[in-house]
Amino acid sequence: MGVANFSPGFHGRRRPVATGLLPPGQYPTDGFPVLSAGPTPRVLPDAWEFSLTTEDGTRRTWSWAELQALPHATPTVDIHCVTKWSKFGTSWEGVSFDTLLDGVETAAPYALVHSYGGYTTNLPLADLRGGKAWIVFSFDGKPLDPEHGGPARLLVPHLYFWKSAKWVRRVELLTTEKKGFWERVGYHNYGDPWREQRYDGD
Ligand SMILES: Nc1nc2c(c(=O)[nH]1)N[C@H]1C(S)=C(S)[C@@H](COP(=O)(O)O)O[C@H]1N2
Ligand SMILES: [Mo]
Repeated sequence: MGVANFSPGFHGRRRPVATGLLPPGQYPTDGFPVLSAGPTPRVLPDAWEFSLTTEDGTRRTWSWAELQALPHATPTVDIHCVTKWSKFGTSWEGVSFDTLLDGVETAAPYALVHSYGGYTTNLPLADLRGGKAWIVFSFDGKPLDPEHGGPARLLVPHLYFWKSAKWVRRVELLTTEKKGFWERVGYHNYGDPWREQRYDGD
C-alpha cells in the first residue's frame, strides 16, 4: 500500500498508512502541539454521549459503553495543521465512522460536527465515509489526553487538522450546508492539505 491510499476517495477496508510525505508549505514536527480555540472541556466517559442526526430529524445516540462495544480500528496516519506543522505516523485507536453510519439512512451531502464546548466544523459526508474518518479515544496506546480532545475526538487526517474536532459530541447531517467555527471566519470550506486549501479562495 502506498500513496494511492491518500488519494481523495479511496475506498474499502484497507487501512490507511502513514506516507511520510509533506504537503506543500508544511514542516514536520516530532512534538504534538495543542491548538484549542477555548478552554478544554472536561467530559467524563460516564457523561459522554455521541449522537448523529439525519436530515429528517432521526437521531442515534451512543453512550461511552456502546461506542466501546463497536469494532475498534487502529489507524496510523500523518496529520497536517493549517498553522503548517505536520506530524507523521500518529497512532490512534477508535471506531471507524463507517461503523457509526452503518444502517443510517441518509441522502444528506453535508455534515456539521459539534463539540463539547461549542466548537464546530463542516465537511462533506463523503469525507466521513470510506475508511477516512474515525472517532478516536486513544493516542499512542494511551487514553486520549483532554488537551488533545479526550475522551474522544474526530480524526479526519486527509483534511487539515482543524476538521478533526476534539471533544466530539454530535454530527448533524444536512441537506443545506452550514459552516463551522473556522470556516465561517475565512478558512477554506474543504481544507485539502495537498491542494493547500488553507483560506477561502485558495
Ligand atoms: N473542539 C475543538 N476541536 C478542535 C479545535 C478546537 O479549538 N476545538 N482546534 C482544531 C485545530 S485548529 C487543530 S490544528 C487541532 C489540534 O489538535 P491538537 O490540539 O490535538 O493538536 O484540533 C482541531 N480541533
Ligand atoms: Mo489547526
